[in-house]
Amino acid sequence: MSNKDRAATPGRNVVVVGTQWGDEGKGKLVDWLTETAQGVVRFQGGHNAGHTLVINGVKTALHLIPSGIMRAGVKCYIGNGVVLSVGKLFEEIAGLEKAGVEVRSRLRVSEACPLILPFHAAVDIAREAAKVKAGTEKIGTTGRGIGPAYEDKIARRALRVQDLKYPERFAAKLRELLDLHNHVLTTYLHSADMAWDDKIAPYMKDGAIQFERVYAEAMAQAEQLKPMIADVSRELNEAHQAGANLLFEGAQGTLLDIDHGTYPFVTSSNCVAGNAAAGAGVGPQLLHYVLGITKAYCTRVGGGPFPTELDWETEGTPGWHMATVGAEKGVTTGRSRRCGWFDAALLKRSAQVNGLSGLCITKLDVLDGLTELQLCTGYELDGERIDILPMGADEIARCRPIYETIPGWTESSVGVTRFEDLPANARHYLKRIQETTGVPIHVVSTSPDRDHTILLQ
Ligand code: 2SA
Ligand code: MG
Repeated sequence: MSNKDRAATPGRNVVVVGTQWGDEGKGKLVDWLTETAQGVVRFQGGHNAGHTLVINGVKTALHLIPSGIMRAGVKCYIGNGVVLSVGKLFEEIAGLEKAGVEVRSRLRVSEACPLILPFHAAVDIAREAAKVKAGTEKIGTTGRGIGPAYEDKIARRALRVQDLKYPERFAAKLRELLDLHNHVLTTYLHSADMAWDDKIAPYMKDGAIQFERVYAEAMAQAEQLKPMIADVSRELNEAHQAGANLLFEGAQGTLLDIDHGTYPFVTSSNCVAGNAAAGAGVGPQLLHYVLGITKAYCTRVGGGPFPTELDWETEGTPGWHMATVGAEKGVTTGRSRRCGWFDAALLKRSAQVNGLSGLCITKLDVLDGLTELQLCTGYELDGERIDILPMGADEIARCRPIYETIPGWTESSVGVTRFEDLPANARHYLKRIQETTGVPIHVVSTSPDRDHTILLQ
């Protein structure tokens, strides 16, 4: 992306997506790009996301609020494609306010967001436990109720932010939802041989989730939320017409996309760039540039196939190096992330389904000190050689990676801000990534810090 693309071109909008399994460093890049944006929009996912920002050495973790919130004056939008836990939103707002960040006057929440209610997380957790009990592989969800909330949306029975404005309608829909979820939850808990967990216990009476508490809590939250509820679609279109630069901030990653990912080991939303339009309420012609955030190696948290996965637990191995130097722990759940080599065949799939304009390579510095790197250029699948990631978990699990060996580097690349100053072998590695994925590298990140970023023309 040229400087011209990034800065000062009025009405030029950028979509930032993860090209692997999430945790590529999107938060840092969105924050960095926000220097030249007036609005940042979340368009899918919920508080399963975890975006870490480091500004002047201070770490902030965001789950629901767009990363643009760390820049004074930037407007932040939660689009209709996001499933919203109002309780979690206010927890996050409280944390930011404590750190001196003004949120309420800058945050707009779509009236069309489906709500995540307390029973969604309970269903999510109990269903995973039931899978384990039945001996089937669990998805490894974040347990935040994301799947059950999207299920309600698709089944056309969800409570939405808009419903909070009409208490009677809200009450009637909630009663219906509770009938269903009490039934579902009881079934899963029975299969899992599990008791009600601590989080849901306060809502329980006589073996069922009680209407009163869920309702009262939602109504109290509604009062606080009302000033932020907006017609986000209209506001974004008007901002665009007025010349604002908008940034669409993806969460999770392409291989977790409900359609294009390693199904069924995926999240329940479309994480690809195209959903920035549908999930925010703008037309696709407003998405001008798609930046694919790509870790210099691969990580995945949760279950499902991962062709280039390494042993990341044995001290001294390259996988262990990535896990420890890269501090690969989930920002939301604290789970260890699985680590492996860079996969160019996976990136090809990602480039295709997102229409990537350019790549941003992150965490290049984590590879400092590895003597040799492997880069996956294709797979052997059922005796045939293929050069792009196939569809769905079953075929992906049968892929045997084909590697190209690349020399590593011993010099430090931490904090480098000019391409010429990178170790020669690191530059060669980047060149091979560009050649094998077929996507130009436009940005390189050399530490979590906002300022440690290389912009390539
Ligand atoms: P869910 O909870 O239904 O969305 O889980 C389904 C799958 O999606 C994965 N997933 C994620 N993968 C990476 N990062 C995510 N956010 C957090 C982070 C995760 C964390 O930034 O580290 O802290 O554990 C995220 N959110 C969902 C999830 O692991 C399942 O594989
Ligand atoms: Mg993350």
